Amino acid sequence: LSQADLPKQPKRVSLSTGEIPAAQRETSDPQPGKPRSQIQLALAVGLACLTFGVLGGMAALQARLGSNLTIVPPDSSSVTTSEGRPASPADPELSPESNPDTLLGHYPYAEAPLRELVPISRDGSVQLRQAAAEKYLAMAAAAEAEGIYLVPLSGFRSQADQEYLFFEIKAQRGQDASKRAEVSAPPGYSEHHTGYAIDIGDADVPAVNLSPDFENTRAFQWLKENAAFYNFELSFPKGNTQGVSYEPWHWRFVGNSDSLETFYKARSAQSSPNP
Ligand code: DAL
Ligand code: ZN
Repeated sequence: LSQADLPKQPKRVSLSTGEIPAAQRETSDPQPGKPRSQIQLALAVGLACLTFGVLGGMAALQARLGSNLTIVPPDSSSVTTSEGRPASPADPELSPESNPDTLLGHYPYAEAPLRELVPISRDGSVQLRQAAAEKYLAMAAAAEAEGIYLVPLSGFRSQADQEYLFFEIKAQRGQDASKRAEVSAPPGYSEHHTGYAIDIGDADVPAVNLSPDFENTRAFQWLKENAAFYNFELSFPKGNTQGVSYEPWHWRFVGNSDSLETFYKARSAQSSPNP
């Protein structure tokens, strides 16, 4: 960008005379050919009209304001949201238990379109959706500049992947569905389907991969302080309302409208309540 690219004068935006063409703004000079007294008379009549108009307008305005200044007692019918809509039980975020769309505390998610996935690991096996992939790689590079090596462990997962992880591992461990759901989402309900969620490890401490002890690594401490600058947030903090175990390694991207809607619309009622 050079000086020549900049506009020479700032563009004027005016809501008063600036919008009126100059030829129509010449009102102060008497028009040639008319006697001075006639002009003075016309001016006096005009001034009187203007005064009455202004006074009348002020009276009307005062009457309107006055009628609106009635104090309304704060009962439930007068409570409004910040957008001015009346508050209703549907407005607050529904808890996972009362949200009819959740399953064992997990919200439903559609699979990302495969064409939108981009590899973020050396062997290409870990993939995220384009916008999240770009920010993840930038975040990993920034961490690396400080001597911290983030490792992408798991990104996009299909429903079939999640089917294996939920049912096969549940059977191997002899767990019931509720127990399994504390650490794994049922197929169709994993943030990993979206292509916006990623499990991250610390290259220096692989032993704590996918373990709560990951929180003691330098990688986690770095992520806690810096992930938000790349629009990543922790999905399952300690004591989360979903009842999912603490997962310090699992981060989701909330950095564009699609990802924001994906995660936050899932948290409100999606089906209309029964009458
Ligand atoms: N571990 C998280 C809850 C998942 O399976 O998506
Ligand atoms: Zn995960």
